[in-house]
Amino acid sequence: MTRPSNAALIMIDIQNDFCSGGALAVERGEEIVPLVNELQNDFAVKVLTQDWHPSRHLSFAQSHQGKESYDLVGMEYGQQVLWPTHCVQGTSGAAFHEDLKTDAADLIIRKGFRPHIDSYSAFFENDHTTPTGLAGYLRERGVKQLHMAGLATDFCVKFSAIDAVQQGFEVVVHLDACRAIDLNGSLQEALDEMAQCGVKFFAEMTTL
Ligand code: VGL
Ligand code: ZN
Repeated sequence: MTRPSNAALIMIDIQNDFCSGGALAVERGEEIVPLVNELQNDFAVKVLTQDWHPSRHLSFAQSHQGKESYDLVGMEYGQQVLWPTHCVQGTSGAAFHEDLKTDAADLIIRKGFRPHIDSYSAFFENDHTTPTGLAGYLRERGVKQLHMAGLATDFCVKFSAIDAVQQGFEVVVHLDACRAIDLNGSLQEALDEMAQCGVKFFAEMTTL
């Protein structure tokens, strides 16, 4: 199905560290790759995002003495989950999954590169004020509708989708082309929050 020229596909963090064997593996993360490759054929505008952290990023448990992965800490901008070290700039973990088609993408937007602030959303850092520039790029290209796929449903996809709605875009999350971390029920919470914000879903939950 070819989509209208004002629709863009946003492919979120389909990187080795979020796939099986990766540092922050999302269960069955790599399963989405063939579907995402297929989806690309339908869209005139294609954007990849890439989680891209410096080696001692403040979102890493390793950067906090006495803390472990998945502990919560207070940051200047609010609560932050501490993650295993992942997607370090230039490492193979930060590279896109080798089967993901990347040549046809118009833009690769990197996020999480500021040492003291995490960035789940493709639009804003976790302080919800520092923009990545993606909204401006999409507006200048006349994009109105965003279709999202990628990893992880309950973190980067969720925050990207909600920010996008708030930025005035119509948003469809392709659940069959997403996989979740699901930390303490975070997947269901994310689905509820996205629905409440006006995010639309493609594919039923039951197909996951
Ligand atoms: C992500 C946790 C930390 C994601 C990125 O892509 O969902 N999650 N960094
Ligand atoms: Zn990250």
